[in-house]
Amino acid sequence: MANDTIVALATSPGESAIAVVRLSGPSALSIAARRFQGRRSPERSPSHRILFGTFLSADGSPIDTVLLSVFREPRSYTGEDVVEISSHGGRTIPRAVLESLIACGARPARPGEFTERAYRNGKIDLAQAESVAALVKARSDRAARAARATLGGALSRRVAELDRELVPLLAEVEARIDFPSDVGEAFDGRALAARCAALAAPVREWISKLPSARRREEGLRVALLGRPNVGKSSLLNALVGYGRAIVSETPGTTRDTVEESIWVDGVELRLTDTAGVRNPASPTAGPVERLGLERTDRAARGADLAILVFDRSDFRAEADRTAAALVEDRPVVVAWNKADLPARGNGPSRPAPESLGLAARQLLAEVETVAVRPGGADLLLGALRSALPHLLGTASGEEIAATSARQEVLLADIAAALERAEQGLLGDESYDLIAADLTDARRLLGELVGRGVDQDVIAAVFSNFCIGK
Ligand SMILES: Nc1nc2c(ncn2[C@@H]2O[C@H](COP(=O)(O)OP(=O)(O)O)[C@@H](O)[C@H]2O)c(=O)[nH]1
Ligand SMILES: [Mg+2]
Repeated sequence: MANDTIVALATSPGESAIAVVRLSGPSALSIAARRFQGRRSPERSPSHRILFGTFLSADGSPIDTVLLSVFREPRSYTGEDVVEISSHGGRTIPRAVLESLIACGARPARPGEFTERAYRNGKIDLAQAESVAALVKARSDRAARAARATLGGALSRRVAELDRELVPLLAEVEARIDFPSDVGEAFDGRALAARCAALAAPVREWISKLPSARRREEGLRVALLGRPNVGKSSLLNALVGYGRAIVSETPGTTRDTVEESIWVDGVELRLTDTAGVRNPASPTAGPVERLGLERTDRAARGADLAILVFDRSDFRAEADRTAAALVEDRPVVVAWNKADLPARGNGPSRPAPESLGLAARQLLAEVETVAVRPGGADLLLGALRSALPHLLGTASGEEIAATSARQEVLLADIAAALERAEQGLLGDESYDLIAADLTDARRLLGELVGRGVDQDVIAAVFSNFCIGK
C-alpha cells in the first residue's frame, strides 16, 4: 500500500555511536508522538525542528534518550511527513526503537522504498533515484562527486538538452512525411544526417567513458600475482600497513585469496593477494592448492590492474613466465621484490618485460621493492598512484557518473537509433522509418530519467537498494 507509514534503520547495523531510524508516511508524526516523551510533541512541532526527549517501548518503558527530527510534507526526502530518530547505536537500542514503532502501526520498509516514494512523489526522477544508490556505493571521491552531480540533476539536464535538439529534427522529418510538397527541394537530407551524427557523437563519447566511471564507482580491483614465495603477501602487508596476510618461508602458504583495501588519492584500491601460481598439473598440487589456483585465476580475470611480483634475487624463467601469463592484456605494474638480496646464479636478475610476454603498452611501471623493510614498498605505492589517471581517466570538468546497467543499455540503444536515422537520411530511406528511429531515440532518452518506464523496471531499480534508503 502506498499510503501506509514505513519505518527502517537508516544507518548500517552494528556497533556505532549513533543510529538513525527513519519513519515516513501520513502517520509518521502521530506514531512518533505516541512513543516520544519530550517538551514538545512531534505532532505539534513545525517542520525542520529537532526535539530532545525519551523514546519509549510498546509497554511504556524508556528505551533511550533521543533526538527526533521532524520534516513535514512536502519538504522532506520522500515528500511525505518524515521523522528521523537518532539514538545510541549498537545492536539493541535501534532494534527496540524499530520494534516499538512497528508495534504502533508502522510497516517495515522494503529496500529502497523511501527513495521510491521520493520518486513517486516527484521529488526526484529515476536517474536521480539511481544516483542515490551510486552515491552510497561510491568507492572513490570522484565517483561520489559524479553521483552527487547526477542527484543534483546533471544527467537529467543532459537528457533534456539532447531532447531539445532532437525535437526540431524529428519535426522536420515528420513535416516531410505529412507535407512532402511544402518542404520540396529545401529539404536537405545530408544536413539532417549531420545533425543526427552530432547528436550521436556525445552519446557515444559518454558510453566510452563508462568503464572508467564504473571503476571509479567500484574501486580498482588490483590482483597481486606471481609464483610462490616471491613476496606477494609481504607486499600486500606492506601496502596495507599491518600483518594482514600470512607470510611464510614455506612456498604455497597462501591458499586462499585475501582481500584488503587501501585508499590512494581518494580512490579505493581493492587489493587481492593470491595463491602463488605453480604449474597446476604438478604432481604435488593437492585439492586445496587446486582450489587456491582457481581463485587466483578468478582474481586475475576480475582485476583492473595486476601487480606482477618477481623475486629479483631468484628469477625462474618458466615459473615466472607462467605467472606473467595470467596478466593477459591487463595493465600491469611489475614489482621486482627482494631487491635487498644478491642475485642467485649467473643469469640476468631482471629480464626485459617483453621476454615475459608483456606488451610495452600494458606495462605501466617497473619498480624494485623490499617488502620486509619499512618503506620498502613505497616505490610500488608511488607506481600505483601514478597509474590511477591511466585507469580512471583524468578529472576534467563535469564528471561522468557510472550509470546503472539499465541506463547503459538505454544509452547504447539511443546511439544506435540516432545512427540508424543518420544512415537512413544519407541513404534516402523512407521518412517514416527515419521518423520512427528518431521517435525511438526520444522515447529511450525519456526512459533514462524514468519517463514511460514500466512498473516492473521501476520495482527492479529500487529492489537493488538496501533497506533504509
Ligand atoms: N629478504 C627479503 N625477504 C623477503 C622479501 N619479501 C618477502 N620476503 C620473504 O620471502 C618469504 C615469502 O614471502 P611471502 O610474502 O609469503 O611470499 P608469497 O608466497 O609470494 O606470498 C618470506 O619469508 C618473507 O619474509 C624481501 O623483499 N626481501
Ligand atoms: Mg602468500
